[in-house]
Amino acid sequence: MLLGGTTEASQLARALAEAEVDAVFSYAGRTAAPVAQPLPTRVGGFGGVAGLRDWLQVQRITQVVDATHPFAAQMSSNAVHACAAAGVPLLAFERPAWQPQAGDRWQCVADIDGAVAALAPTPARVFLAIGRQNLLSFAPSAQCASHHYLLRLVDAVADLPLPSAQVVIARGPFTVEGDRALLQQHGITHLVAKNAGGSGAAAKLEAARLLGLPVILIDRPAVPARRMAATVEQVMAWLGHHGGAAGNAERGV
Ligand code: 3Y8
Ligand code: NAP
Repeated sequence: MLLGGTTEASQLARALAEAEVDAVFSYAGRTAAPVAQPLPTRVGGFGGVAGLRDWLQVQRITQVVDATHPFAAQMSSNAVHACAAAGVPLLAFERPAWQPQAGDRWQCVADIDGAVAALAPTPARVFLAIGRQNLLSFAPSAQCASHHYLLRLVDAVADLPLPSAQVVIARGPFTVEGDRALLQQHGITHLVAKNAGGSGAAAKLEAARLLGLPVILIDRPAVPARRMAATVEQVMAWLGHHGGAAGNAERGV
């Protein structure tokens, strides 16, 4: 079973389909119309650790690959505990964190609250590229009421908790040219982003570097230790060792 929801998960799904591995792709159901996958797909939570453990046993899953986003910490933690309880091998497929390069003006903070605190009280035009789930943390406090926010969301939302905000609806992957134009068009003075890593959302950081804009970058939350892979090839090799990719496993991934 492949826990998905990232560019890398989609790349792995294509490799699994091409290798005719018996696999199932899993989305949380966070977005209205997630990208279709070349594998049988299930959508929605499992019901915590116990729900996932039971599901793995009923579905006779022989391996789990966690290719969720580094900020999907609850899912990753649940996968560690459920796989241990079910005796199912687990591998995390995670892209490395972004590293600063020459010209970057990054301020790294530990979490969302650290990002709110890092925004100076002087009025700013902020590209808040963290999605929808954490917007409430930026809701009007004394200092942030003076900021104007540009939000990029996957789906439109009815009532935004921010007094001065403009929304762009887009799913990504994004391009440097597109993000640079977006930042210039909206007169952005600051970026706030999660250290997602990977290629799908790195464009905004490169655009910020080209424009000399400061970036408040939120570090990844901690997840329990688990076996890791950084490439599709490493995942396929691991599956092969466990029989999954050879197609001779009872159930597969
Ligand atoms: C539902 C699947 C692909 C996958 C695209 C990647 C790239 C764009 C980085 C910005 C940052 C953000 C957000 C983002 C990234 C990729 C990748 C990645 C950031 C989809 C997807 C699902 C989600 C969930 C969604 C969250 C939101 C976060 C937008 C599909 C498109 C901001 C995270 O409305 C909501 O509730 C949205 C929720 C979790 C963060 C948040 O807290 O709001 N992703 N993103 C997955 C599911 O249901 O299981 O809809 O097709 C996947 C992608 N998101 O097709 O190439 O890194 O792989 N997604 C962040 O990193 O800050 C966008 O705009 O620059
Ligand atoms: P999360 O907070 O770690 O997980 C919350 C709950 O959502 C989980 O306990 C689980 O519910 C369910 N869930 C999460 N991912 C799932 C999946 N792939 N399949 C089935 N259920 C899942 O997760 P999140 O941060 O909201 O992320 C949700 C999805 O969006 C994931 O697929 C992730 O890869 C993708 N995504 C997230 C971000 C981000 O910034 N967080 C960015 C890009 C993509 P139960 O406990 O009921 O099993």
